[in-house]
Amino acid sequence: MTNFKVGIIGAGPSGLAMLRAFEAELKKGNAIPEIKCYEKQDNWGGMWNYTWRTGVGKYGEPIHGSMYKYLWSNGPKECLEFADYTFMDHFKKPISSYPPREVLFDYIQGRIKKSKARDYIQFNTVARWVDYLEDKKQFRVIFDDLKKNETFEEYFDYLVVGTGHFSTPNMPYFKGIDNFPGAVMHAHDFRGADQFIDKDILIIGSSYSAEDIAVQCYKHGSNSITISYRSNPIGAKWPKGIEERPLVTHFEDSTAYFKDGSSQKFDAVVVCTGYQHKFPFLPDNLRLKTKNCLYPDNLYKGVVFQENTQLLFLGMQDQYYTFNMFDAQAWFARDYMLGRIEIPEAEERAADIAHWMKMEAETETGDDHVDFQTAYIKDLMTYTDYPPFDLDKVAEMFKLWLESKEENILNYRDKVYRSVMTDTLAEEHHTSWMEELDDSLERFLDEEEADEKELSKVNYY
Ligand code: FAD
Ligand code: NA7
Repeated sequence: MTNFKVGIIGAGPSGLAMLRAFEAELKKGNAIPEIKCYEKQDNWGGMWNYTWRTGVGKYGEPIHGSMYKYLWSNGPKECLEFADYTFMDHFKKPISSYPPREVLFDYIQGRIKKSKARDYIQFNTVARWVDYLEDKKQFRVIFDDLKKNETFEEYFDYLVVGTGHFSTPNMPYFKGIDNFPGAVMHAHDFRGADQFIDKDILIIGSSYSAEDIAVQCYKHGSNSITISYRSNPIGAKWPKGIEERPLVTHFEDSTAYFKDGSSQKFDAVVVCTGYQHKFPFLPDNLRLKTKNCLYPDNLYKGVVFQENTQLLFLGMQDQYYTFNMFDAQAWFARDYMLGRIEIPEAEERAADIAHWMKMEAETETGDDHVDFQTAYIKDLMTYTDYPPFDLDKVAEMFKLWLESKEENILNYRDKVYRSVMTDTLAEEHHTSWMEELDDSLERFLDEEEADEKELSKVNYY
């Protein structure tokens, strides 16, 4: 049955995966439902659509973007590669394993530009509120067209939420921070390390943002970087100039005091304490309530909302896998909406969710997390015709990536990996990551520089 209507909120990689899944169906000559996607920014790409802005945008909406200048992929591109549009399809030549943001944005767009996906998207449009109408068995969604400053409503049989979850800061309070004289910002508002050259920086948190922002500040010339952890240190072999300390207890003017009794003066504080899953457009009974984890509660197969199975969420997990996981979810969502996948009754769904959550609770190491997410994607892919690929090999790459960061946090991005989609070995980038201060697409693809690279330095897995 295809005479129904699907609403998609967000045109980031998850929302775009949903459009792509339906487009793939069209290409096979099959009918698809009426689909419409709404994106609050003026372009697609979600996080990858960089903005220099912080705070609110030109229409007064909270800025979605958390990415910054000089951001390079923090995992090998071979681990996120689309199975139906490879890096070779896009760039026509091998490129290195850790591209900068603009290059990955170009890759995401390459796939979607080949389709009519843009026709389905209404930009500058924010979802404000959702009601489920029991009598109609439909969602009523209220949107604001930001450009026209007009409110309107639409009705959908299925609603797909792909609004991301790395946008609304989790911002704890530390006693005395109110009087800290320098800059205090959450990672969400960090737009590049330039302003911290020669400065002493305090970073709070010990996960991906803390690690990358610390290394960015080091690379771009901060005087010193101190990372303050709550539970566990990152534990990399830090170079002189970066150190880890237990959690800040309080501040007195520009001095931070730590749990181990030490203290130091700082010029700026970057709070890297993660993000909240925030859905201001969803009422309580439709809202996904979770912390950042690999298997959020109340999502059957990580996608279908337990309390209302016409409501689907994409990309709500913590992410080792990204683009190809969103695809696996979108293909599942599509086939479910098309009636090809029958889902069990509530009790059985709850048991399935509980099973996965228990498995996640039993994970301990980074390698365990990788294995868990690999198993999750494998399970999803058994339901659909998303092109199969060797997930065990991708898991191996993730583990080598974790190991390489432990070995050398400054040069892990110089390593190259082999695509499981095309068997192509990545090219070594013409300049080592620590020396490379230009993250533009032009510079990245610069053939002359590439030809001059010293082959003897190739360092691959
Ligand atoms: P998003 O990319 O966040 O997109 C969500 C979209 O929904 C946005 O366009 C937003 O404007 C829109 N939206 C939100 N609310 C509304 C609303 N109410 N109405 C309409 N539209 C709305 N992943 C990697 O694979 N490699 C990396 O190196 C990497 N680095 C990262 C670095 C940072 C700093 C961050 C924050 C994330 C990083 N990620 C990385 C993860 C990244 O989030 C995913 O790659 C991907 O962007 C998630 O896609 P998404 O579509 O689920 O969410
Ligand atoms: P994460 O991965 O969710 O990590 C959040 C970090 O913040 C983690 O180290 C937490 O420590 C720490 N945290 C959370 N609350 C506090 C408080 N109150 N005090 C001190 N420390 C705290 O978020 P990231 O921003 O690093 O990464 C998210 C995405 O952005 C990721 O996909 C990247 O690719 C980019 P804990 O271990 O819980 O004690």
